[in-house]
Amino acid sequence: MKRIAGFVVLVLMISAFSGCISSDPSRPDGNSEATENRYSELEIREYEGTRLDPSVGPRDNSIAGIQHVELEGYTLKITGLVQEEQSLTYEEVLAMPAAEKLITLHCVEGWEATVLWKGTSLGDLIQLAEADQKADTVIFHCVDGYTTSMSLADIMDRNMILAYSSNGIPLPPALGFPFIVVAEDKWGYKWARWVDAIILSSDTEYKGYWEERGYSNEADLP
Ligand SMILES: Nc1nc2c(c(=O)[nH]1)N[C@H]1C(S)=C(S)[C@@H](COP(=O)(O)O)O[C@H]1N2
Ligand SMILES: [Mo]
Repeated sequence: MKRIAGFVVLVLMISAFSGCISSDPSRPDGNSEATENRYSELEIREYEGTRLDPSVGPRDNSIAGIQHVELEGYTLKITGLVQEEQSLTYEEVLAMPAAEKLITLHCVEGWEATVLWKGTSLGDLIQLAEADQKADTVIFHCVDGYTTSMSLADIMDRNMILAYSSNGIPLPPALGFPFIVVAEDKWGYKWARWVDAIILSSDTEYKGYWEERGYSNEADLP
């Protein structure tokens, strides 16, 4: 009897201890098991020594919920102040030269996600349409009606990309399938998801959804 009791105590001690090491307080949600469960099967979890966050998080603050975009009938428009308006299929965008970037998305609400993004240079996309001399602002339009804008100069200077892949998998709906703007060094509300149009403009004062509600139009991270 004594032996069984000792064994039970030992098992309890081991499970308590392994409980301690499996929860990692350095994770954003302080719970590595929940974090691990959010990774998709084929998703990579580490890149050049940096731990990546899952492509799908526990939160969603989208203005109209997660959008599920069907590729049939979908095109990405590049329009506005351009010489050659474009209407590109998903495959056409993926056929262009690709770039990879490890960038952290910071939301004003306090959470962040470090993800390995892969996509097409926004500069290359805009070049296809040949922006007018007057164009200095780029407005992103999304299927949920969300919009946001950035200066053409910031997009070019930072070599920003339009991503279609996160952590080595196709971009999940929650992250903006088919395309998300990887607005590096800018707050999360500049990271337009489910983008269906890139509009060249000369309206430097244009205000998107959150900008109209008081958030900074520059949105540069501190
Ligand atoms: N189309 C669209 N894109 C969007 C949003 C949105 O509501 N609709 N929300 C923005 C905000 S505020 C952030 S922080 C990021 C990530 O949003 P999430 O918190 O819903 O994951 O997407 C951005 N892009
Ligand atoms: Mo956000």
